[in-house]
Amino acid sequence: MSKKDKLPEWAPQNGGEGFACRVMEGVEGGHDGIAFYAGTKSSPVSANYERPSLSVDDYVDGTLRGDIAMLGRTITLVESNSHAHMELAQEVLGRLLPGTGNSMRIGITGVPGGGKSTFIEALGRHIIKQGHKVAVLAVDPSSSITGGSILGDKTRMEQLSRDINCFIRPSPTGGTLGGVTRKSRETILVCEAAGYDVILIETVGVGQSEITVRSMVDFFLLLMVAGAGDELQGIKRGITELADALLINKADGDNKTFAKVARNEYERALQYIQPATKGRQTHAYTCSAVTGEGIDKIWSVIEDFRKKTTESGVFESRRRSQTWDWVHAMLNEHLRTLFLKNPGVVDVLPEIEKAVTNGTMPPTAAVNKLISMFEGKK
Ligand SMILES: Nc1nc2c(ncn2[C@@H]2O[C@H](COP(=O)(O)OP(=O)(O)OP(=O)(O)O)[C@@H](O)[C@H]2O)c(=O)[nH]1
Ligand SMILES: [Mg+2]
Repeated sequence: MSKKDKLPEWAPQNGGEGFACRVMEGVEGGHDGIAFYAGTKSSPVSANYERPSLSVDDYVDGTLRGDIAMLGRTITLVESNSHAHMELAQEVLGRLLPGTGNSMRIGITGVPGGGKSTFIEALGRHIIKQGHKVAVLAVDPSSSITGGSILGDKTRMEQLSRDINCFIRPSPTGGTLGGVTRKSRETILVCEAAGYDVILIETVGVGQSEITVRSMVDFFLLLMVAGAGDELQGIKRGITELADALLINKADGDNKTFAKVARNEYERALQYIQPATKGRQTHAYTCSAVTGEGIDKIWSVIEDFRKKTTESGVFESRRRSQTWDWVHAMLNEHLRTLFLKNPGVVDVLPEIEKAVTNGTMPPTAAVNKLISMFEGKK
């Protein structure tokens, strides 16, 4: 059976009628991500079916209307690596910009299997009950090979993914972390323009991606489990310093007592750690994503955080500096690419690498030589 005949498991198997699944596939398929299988009754699925290309107005109006399918298409447009799409995407983003920013951006990290997805399901449902619209995104640079992990998580977010007020998007396939970062940041903006006022971003608890997610959210939550060896060794101090709250999950059944003990230990340790947000002491809490105990408490902590940081001006100033840092990060990446593609640099790079690694050229001399090649000097 060809790929075009076989619909993904989650795609509507009835030609798109009542297409309500809000877990959107990544850039696979057409550039808009909504490929062959997204037909409707009046426009049935066909191997030859081609979606008409959309104008800037179509993308902007559809997104602002909160149309789920159009939201998915706009995100896929901003995720595209093609030059033509990038120009169109920037025009669309420029038009959407006035409708962005009005949300609480929350990052969630933690050890693999710690319960992040289950927690997002529980928190998301709690928040929606309070009248919010929730977008769930994932940042996982490693999934550029496997194609995104959050789809596999659908079982953990089963009820949430069916909720009309929730939109779930897997990690973009972006190659480099820089690529994933740009796409995720722009996706946040698109979701905000579509009326989602709480953005939950799950990231894997290893490596560089925490720092990246910290740089795009207002509130950063570190989810942990008790009993995973020495409580204070379990997680790197650096990550603890990025967090606005530590949450010990799986505080249920026999584990409840351990979770409380762990919470107290972390609480003591936090006294000695520089808070992630100016003027806010970081605290530790417990919850169970399965029973729901403690979910309301952590949401009230987040709401209080927003209120207080808005009053003090920290909320706004962090957003402003995040945006400017983003410009710098993109510039860095751009310049680096330009540099490494420069023919003069490409010519001498292997011999310079050899000279540095075998100890015949000092690193500073190597850099000076490379820069002069880049500048066209010999
Ligand atoms: N008892 C208990 N089990 C939980 C709780 N939260 C999650 N789990 C279980 O822990 C396992 C992992 O949960 P996930 O939500 O997939 O964890 P994750 O952190 O998203 O995992 P990765 O995305 O793979 O890093 C699942 O079997 C969950 O059912 C909880 O509060 N209590
Ligand atoms: Mg997960």
